[in-house]
Amino acid sequence: MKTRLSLFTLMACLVLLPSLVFAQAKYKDEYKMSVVVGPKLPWGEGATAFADLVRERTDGRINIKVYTSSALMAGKQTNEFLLHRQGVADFCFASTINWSTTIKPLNLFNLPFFFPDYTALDAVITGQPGKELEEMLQQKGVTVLAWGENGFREITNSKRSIKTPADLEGLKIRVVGTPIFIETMQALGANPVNMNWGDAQVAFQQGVVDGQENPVVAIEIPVKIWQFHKYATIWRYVIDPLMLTVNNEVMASFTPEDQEIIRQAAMEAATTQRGIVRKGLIAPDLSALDTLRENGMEVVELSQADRDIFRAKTSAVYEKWTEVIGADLVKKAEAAIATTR
Ligand code: X2X
Repeated sequence: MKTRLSLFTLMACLVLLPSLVFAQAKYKDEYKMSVVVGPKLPWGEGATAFADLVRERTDGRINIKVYTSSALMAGKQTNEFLLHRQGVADFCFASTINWSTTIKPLNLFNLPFFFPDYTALDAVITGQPGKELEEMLQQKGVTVLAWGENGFREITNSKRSIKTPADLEGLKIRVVGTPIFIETMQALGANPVNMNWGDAQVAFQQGVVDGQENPVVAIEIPVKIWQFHKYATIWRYVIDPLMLTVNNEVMASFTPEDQEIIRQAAMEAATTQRGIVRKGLIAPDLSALDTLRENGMEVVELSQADRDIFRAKTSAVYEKWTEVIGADLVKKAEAAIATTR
């Protein structure tokens, strides 16, 4: 009896094994998702929300593990796109800034003082320019599932209130290792230093730099920037959208039903995340700025006329990078913004 049972088991295994191996080869036990910041920030939470939705709705067939704090790229955030394309990261919730060193047209969002407000940004992303950027990434091996947001990047520092470009003179400002940021800060008279996000947080603590620029709700409030910097200027100098993406080959390995689940989950998670990081930053609800003030910061809000002075100072950067990005794409973005005025 014992022998017959094990013989039966053996035969059953021989019949079933190929299909098991096939199923396993098709879907991995774990898919890796890359995020530059920590798990407790809205950006990290958005990635987790996406992973949870996909796991639930696929009954665990697709198990995405979120690697926060740039863990998949040993801290080097500007390497993220290349690692994603190679499949080191299957999914990303990524900032356009970090990919713009590799994908030059993404510098569209880094053009100094280009996007006046969120309406303008939405028009560009949902319009022709956004579509063209998605197509370009698709051709380079990556599918954009949805757009989230880090936000407009606002400057903070420990030395003085910034109201005009002259106030920036000589201030040591941490920026991401992306050329256009260095050039913009130099054009404004500041002394930019590039640093990865992980090192930057230590640098703020130790006072190695005088200031930094990041979005208020997505980054500055959660990291309690007031511990290091007393002065904030709301100048909206660049916008930082996030893209929720999947490697094309990974996407193609899923059934059409699972692909649909992934698309839907990405839209839901990114839309929620975008809502969270805009809250308190659009008049009349400017409660996020109150949070900075309640924590002892002096907050300056630049008028459009003030911004124009900064914009004029950076016009050479704008012109140079328009060529790098592609004049045609910039023109289409200008046209999309003009429809919102
Ligand atoms: O490094 C930054 O400043 C951050 C976290 O905002 C980005 O990844 C662009």
